[in-house]
Amino acid sequence: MQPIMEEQISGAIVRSFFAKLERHLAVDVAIVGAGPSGLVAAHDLARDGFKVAVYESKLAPGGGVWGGGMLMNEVVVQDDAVPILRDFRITTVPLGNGYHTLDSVEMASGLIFGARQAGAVIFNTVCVEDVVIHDGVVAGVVINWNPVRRLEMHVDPLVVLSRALVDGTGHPSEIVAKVANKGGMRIASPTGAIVGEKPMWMADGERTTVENTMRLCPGLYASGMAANNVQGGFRMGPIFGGMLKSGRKVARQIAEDLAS
Ligand code: 48F
Repeated sequence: MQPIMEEQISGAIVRSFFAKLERHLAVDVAIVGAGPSGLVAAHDLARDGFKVAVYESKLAPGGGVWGGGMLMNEVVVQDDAVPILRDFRITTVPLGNGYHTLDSVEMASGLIFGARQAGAVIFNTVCVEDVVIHDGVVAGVVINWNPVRRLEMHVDPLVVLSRALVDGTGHPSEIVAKVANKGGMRIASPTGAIVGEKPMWMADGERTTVENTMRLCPGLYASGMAANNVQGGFRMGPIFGGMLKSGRKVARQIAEDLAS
C-alpha cells in the first residue's frame, strides 16, 4: 500500500531534521546567538570548511538587526564594513560621509541566507542553557528547546561538543557568564571576570567591539555586543559595522587557532 501523503511529509521532516541534528552532535565551532556578529562568523568559518552550528533561542535568527532604530527598519554602517555586506550581496546606500544606510530586513535575511548557503547549520528555537568544561577547556554546549526553558519545564537537555565556542548572545554575554560565574574560570578581561557594558557612546563602542573580540579562555571566544559586555565597552545602538567586523575577526582567530 502507498503511504498516504501526510505520512510522507511528516516522515521526510522527521528524518531530515534528525539526520541534521545527528551530524552536528560534535562540531568544529558552536556559535550561540544568530545576531549579526554570529552570522558573519558562521558564514566565514563554514566557507573555510569548518563544521559550524549556530544556536538561536528565538524562532527568527537575525538578533537585533530586524528592528533597525526604534522599529524604523533602517540601520547604518561605516565604509569599512561594506565589503562584508558585499560578500552577502546586501545592498547599501552611501550617505557620502563615510556612512551608509541599509534596509534592516534585507540585512537580517541576507546574513541568515549567506551563513546558511556557506554551509553553517542554524538550530533556531534552541537555547544554550549551559556549557561543557573538560579539564579547564570549554568543550561544548548544553542545549534545550527554548519553549522548555520559557515554560520552566523540568526537562533534561542534550549536549553538543565543540572545538571552539563563540558567545554571540549580545548584551548579556550569557555563555561567558556560565563559564566565569558557574564554571569559576578566569577569563581574559581586565578583572578576570565580566566587567559589564557601559552606556551609549557610538564611536567608542564601535571601535572597542572589534578590539574586544577575542579568545577568553581555552575553547571560548566572544563576538559582538557580548565581547563589549565582557570587557566593559560602551553600547552603540543601530550602527552595525562593528558587529560585522567583530564576526569576521572572531572567525579569523578561530580558523588560525584550530589550524595550529
Ligand atoms: O544581540 P544580537 O543581535 O548579537 P550581536 O551580534 O549584535 C548586537 C546588535 O544586534 C545590537 C547592537 C548593535 O549596535 O548593539 O544589539 O552582538 O543577537 C544575539 C542573539 O543571541 C540570541 C538572542 O536571541 C539573539 O538573537 N541568544 C541570546 N542568548 C541565547 C541566544 C542563548 N542562551 N541561546 C541561544 N540564543
